[in-house]
Amino acid sequence: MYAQMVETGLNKVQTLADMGEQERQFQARIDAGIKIEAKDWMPEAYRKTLIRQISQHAHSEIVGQLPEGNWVTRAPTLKRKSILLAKIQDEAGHGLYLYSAAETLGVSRDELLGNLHSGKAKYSSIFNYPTLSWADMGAVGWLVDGSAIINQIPLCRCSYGPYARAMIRVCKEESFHARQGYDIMLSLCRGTPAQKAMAQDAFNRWWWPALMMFGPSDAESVNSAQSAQWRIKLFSNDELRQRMVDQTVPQAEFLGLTVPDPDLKFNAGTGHYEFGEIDWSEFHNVLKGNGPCNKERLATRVKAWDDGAWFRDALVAYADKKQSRQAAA
Ligand code: BYC
Repeated sequence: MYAQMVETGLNKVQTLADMGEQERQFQARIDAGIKIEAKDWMPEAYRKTLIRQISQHAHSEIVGQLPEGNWVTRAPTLKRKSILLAKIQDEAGHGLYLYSAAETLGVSRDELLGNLHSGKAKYSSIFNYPTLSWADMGAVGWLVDGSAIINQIPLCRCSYGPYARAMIRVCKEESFHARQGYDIMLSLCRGTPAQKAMAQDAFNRWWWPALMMFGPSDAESVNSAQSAQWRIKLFSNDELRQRMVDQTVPQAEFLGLTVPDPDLKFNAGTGHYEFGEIDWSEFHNVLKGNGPCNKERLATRVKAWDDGAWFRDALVAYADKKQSRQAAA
């Protein structure tokens, strides 16, 4: 992908000739598949890119709890409720591993959260859509966590050690999440006609936003070429999106659901599904803060942070007291 991008001049990356000696050695380590660790020298732009991506990823995990949290009290059975609770709790854990990975790059968690709360930092577009019915818990697990796995499996092999290692456990848990989502869809699709219609409705609403999760097309992606050179990205946005479509369409067929895309067709020559045009204006609108739930999501996170102030203060007071007791002893 990297070679292809340089060739077509989509976005320029530094060639070895443009680099100083230290940077050349850094690139050589990356090209040799050696992981970069927190204390290693790294170009400032590499550090910044990682802080941007890892913190956005962490914010996505935390904000990603909200659409599902909406259904905890209304899950149809005790079993479904406990599974949903466990999944939401896992997402909090993913956020924590990721904030920790970002902190190894010399940025504080308070600063990262400040950027989220002020609206400066991005989080995944997908979490700005509402969860209107129980079937949405199925569609989110199946399509959103399913897409997350496709995007994140390659990240287990990315060049930055702390990020790559955090991703291993995240991917294992995401795989349980995707299965539980598919299991909800399967139950609904084997249920009454009304339940099946509910599953189809959720599928209709989540399909296109799930495809947008992978980011802009390769032609529009501003960060891809440089991230590929640094092996932060091993596959392009479009490659991963295609993988998602190829994997998901047969699963939809098994459920007896119709993919909401009249242009979808299998190309026997390439072995891939061709799909219709994505509405990129919708994606950009969500990124600008104008999606159906952007304001609500941010307000909920800010309120949770403010409501937790007394607890953080108590932790600091306890730590201070303990420290002065130890100093006095
Ligand atoms: N939403 O040049 P590009 C989860 C931004 S968590 C919002 O291709 P890049 C889950 C992009 O940041 C899901 N913004 O960028 C959690 C860039 O803007 P900036 C999150 C998006 O970084 C709980 C601009 O568009 N997963 O799955 O090379 C429950 C141009 O894009 C989006 C991760 O974060 C988007 N969808 O590639 C269930 C994975 N797409 O920053 C599930 C790690 C693009 O220059 N992240 N943008 O202002 C990545 O793999 C990459 O950052 C992306 C974007 C593929 C997302």
